[in-house]
Amino acid sequence: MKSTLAILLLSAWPLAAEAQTLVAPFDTSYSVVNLGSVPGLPLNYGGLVVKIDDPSKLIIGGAANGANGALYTVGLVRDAEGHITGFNGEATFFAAAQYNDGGVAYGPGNVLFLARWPVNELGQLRPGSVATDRVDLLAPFGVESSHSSLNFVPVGFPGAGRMKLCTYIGGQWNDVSIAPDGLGTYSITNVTQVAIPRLQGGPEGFTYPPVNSPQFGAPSMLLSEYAAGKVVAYELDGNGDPLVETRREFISGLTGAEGANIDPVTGDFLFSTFGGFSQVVLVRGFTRPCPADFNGDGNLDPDDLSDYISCFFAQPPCPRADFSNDGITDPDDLADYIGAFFGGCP
Ligand SMILES: [Ca+2]
Ligand SMILES: [Ca+2]
Ligand SMILES: [Ca+2]
Repeated sequence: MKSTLAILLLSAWPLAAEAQTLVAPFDTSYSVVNLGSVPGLPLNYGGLVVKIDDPSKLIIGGAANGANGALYTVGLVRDAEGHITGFNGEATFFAAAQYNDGGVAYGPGNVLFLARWPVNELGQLRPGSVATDRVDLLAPFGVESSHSSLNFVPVGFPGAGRMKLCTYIGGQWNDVSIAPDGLGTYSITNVTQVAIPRLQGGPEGFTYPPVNSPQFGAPSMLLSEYAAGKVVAYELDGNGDPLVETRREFISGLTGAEGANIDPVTGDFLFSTFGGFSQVVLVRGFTRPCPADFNGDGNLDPDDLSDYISCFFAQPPCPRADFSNDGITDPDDLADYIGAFFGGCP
């Protein structure tokens, strides 16, 4: 009996450990940090996004896919370089968000847009709202049941500003046009099913890693594949849509990959997992969106300049004093940093 129990425990161990693996060649440039479960957040986890006006907080879906679904906020612990290292305190209720799923993303006017699964609806929350303000049925626009995620193509990418939306079972990819409805939210004016082969693996949250990140030679997106237990990368065409023939595995060995977004402070990739091991996972190694924001607090101010100068003149200089990343710390780095500081953030 004892040996049978031991075998059962051993065979269960890899699942409990959630053995996520960075796939080559990404393993040479990136590292995975499992932040664990969010204290007090009801299972299952939905999508997630760093709060746009307060990068010390994460917004994340709880009780995802159900009628009691809601968005919660939880404090983020960041290290001296701004990287998220853990959670501060318990999750607290942020807003009612029934049926929330893998897509939670800011759109124009800092409105939060929400994928609602399995009801195939799009939700919207105005800044400051504690409930979903507007809900649109998507079937009338030709969106197959059911919509699982959405995002907006960021500045600097082909198709910047466009809204994209995908479905879970069929992997249908759509381009969405919206217009202000006069109430602080947006009407859907058109949805176009993009004529590409379907996305595989049960697509969920997707996001756009900073351009010029290592191993990403072209503007790309990262997509959580729930059914496949993977995160994959696709290069983008001129409209910001994925080129299916460029699919590369980024992470494998996941259980229920769900939400996906980029930390605007550090460029780190954040994703959630749905199910018994509901967790938040972070991947480091992407290009920082604003390298001049040296202390990674989301603001560019004289503290950053003084922090860089302290780093540069420390004996020995701290590693990030090599601002040009050429392996040598010299006065060119100081000049480059000062140039970046006065150049501002993108
Ligand atoms: Ca989902
Ligand atoms: Ca700063
Ligand atoms: Ca250098």
